[in-house]
Order: sequence, then structure tokens, then C-alpha cells
Amino acid sequence: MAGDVKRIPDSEQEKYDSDEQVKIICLGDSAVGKSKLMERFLMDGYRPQQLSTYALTLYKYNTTINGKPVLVDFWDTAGQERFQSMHPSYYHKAHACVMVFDVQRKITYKNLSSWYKELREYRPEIPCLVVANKIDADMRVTQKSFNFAKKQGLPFYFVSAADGTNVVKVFKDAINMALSYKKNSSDFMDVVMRELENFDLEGKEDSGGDEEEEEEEEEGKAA
Ligand SMILES: Nc1nc2c(ncn2[C@@H]2O[C@H](COP(=O)(O)OP(=O)(O)OP(=O)(O)O)[C@@H](O)[C@H]2O)c(=O)[nH]1
Ligand SMILES: [Mg+2]
Repeated sequence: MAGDVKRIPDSEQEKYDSDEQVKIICLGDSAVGKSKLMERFLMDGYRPQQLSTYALTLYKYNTTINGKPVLVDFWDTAGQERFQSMHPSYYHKAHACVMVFDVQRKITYKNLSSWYKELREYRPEIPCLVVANKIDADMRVTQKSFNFAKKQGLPFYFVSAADGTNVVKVFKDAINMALSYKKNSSDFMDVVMRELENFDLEGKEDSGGDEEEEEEEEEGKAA
């Protein structure tokens, strides 16, 4: 089922074709701390732009990378995660993804595999960073193994939006990865991907995920 983010017109997203603009999306269950993480990173002078028509918030961030100005748009959702699915235009042209779970709610970790699956349907190649948030609530969680990221070969971070641990690191890494993805992926590939996206949006068949396995693994090492 698609979420209630409305289709965002291509004209809104054309800017991401230019060299100096990147789009970074954030995924994860409701209340894992996606908005708080972005706000923490952008604490000084960020300009959230509410796109209420599309049920989105864009956090705009200006930075300089290798002497060149870069404008980063962090895309944040406004609660559609409850539908467990996002509109394809949320993924469209994204250059990196920050995927968040809450260390205090195991279900949010379990759900990462569905988020990841959906992400890869639309953006098979973009860098994806996995973030375990709210470690301030119980630092002992950092001793646990959360193997989802390792299994998928993704970078993993323990963070806290509340006390700031690792927040800057995650977002700086995400920006750098987004830029290097953008540099190395040809526009041609984006066009092909777009064709594919339009071709079969309904064909989301369950290919038999390994969610159960993920849970067992996490549980097994929790003691
Ligand atoms: N202890 C603790 N609480 C946090 C942290 N980050 C977020 N929270 C709390 O978790 C709740 C949800 O945070 P949000 O940033 O609104 O979560 P979200 O993922 O944006 O949620 P939706 O917008 O509904 O998708 C809030 O009450 C936050 O104060 C953290 O690092 N530590
Ligand atoms: Mg939010």
C-alpha cells in the first residue's frame, strides 16, 4: 500500500540533476527520532521548509565540500511511515538514505528489512547508512550486535539525537557518500531507473524476507 505522500512533480526535483544539489532521504518507523536527528544536526540556523501539500519537510543545509558549495536537501516524512510504505516520488533522485531504528523498540529494528527492501526497489545502488538511535536511554545497547547492517554490507552507527553522540558524523558521512554516488552514477542510469520505476510500481511481490532470522540474531546476542 502506498503512503499518503502525494506524487511530487518532476519539476520540483529537477534541481537534483545539478552538480551542487543532493537529496538525502530518511527512512524508519514512526517515532524512531528521524526529525530529532536532523534537527540536532542542523541545530544552527536550519531552514525547514514545510511542503504540506506533499506531507513532507525539507531541511536545507548549505555546506562546502572540496572547496565547492553544496546544497543538501534532507527529506523528512510527516508520519506516513504508519503505512509502512512511501510514495515512489519520495525515493526519486535520492542520492543517499539514512535508515533509523530505535534501540528501545525492537520492532523498529525488525522493520528495517522491509524499509530496506522498499528502498532497493526504487534505488538499488544509493548508499544507505543504518542508524541505531536513542542510545542515551541505555548505553548498554552499544554492547549488543545488530547484524542487519553487517549482513547487508551497510555502515552502522550508534547515535543519540538527545545528547548528540555521532549525529554530525552520520550526516557528514551521508553527504560525502551522496556526493560520491552522484559523481559516479551516470544520468543515463537514473533515466533507466526512472523507466523501471514507472514500469512496474504495483509489482511488489514478497520474495520471502528474512525478518525472523534478523530478530533471532538480535535476541541471541542480547543477553
Ligand atoms: N531518549 C531519546 N529520545 C529521543 C531521541 N531521539 C528522539 N527521541 C524522542 O523520540 C520521539 C520521536 O522523535 P521524532 O524525531 O519525532 O521521531 P520521528 O521518527 O520523526 O517520528 P515521525 O515523524 O512520527 O515519523 C520524541 O519524543 C523524541 O523526543 C534520542 O536520541 N533519545
Ligand atoms: Mg518526524
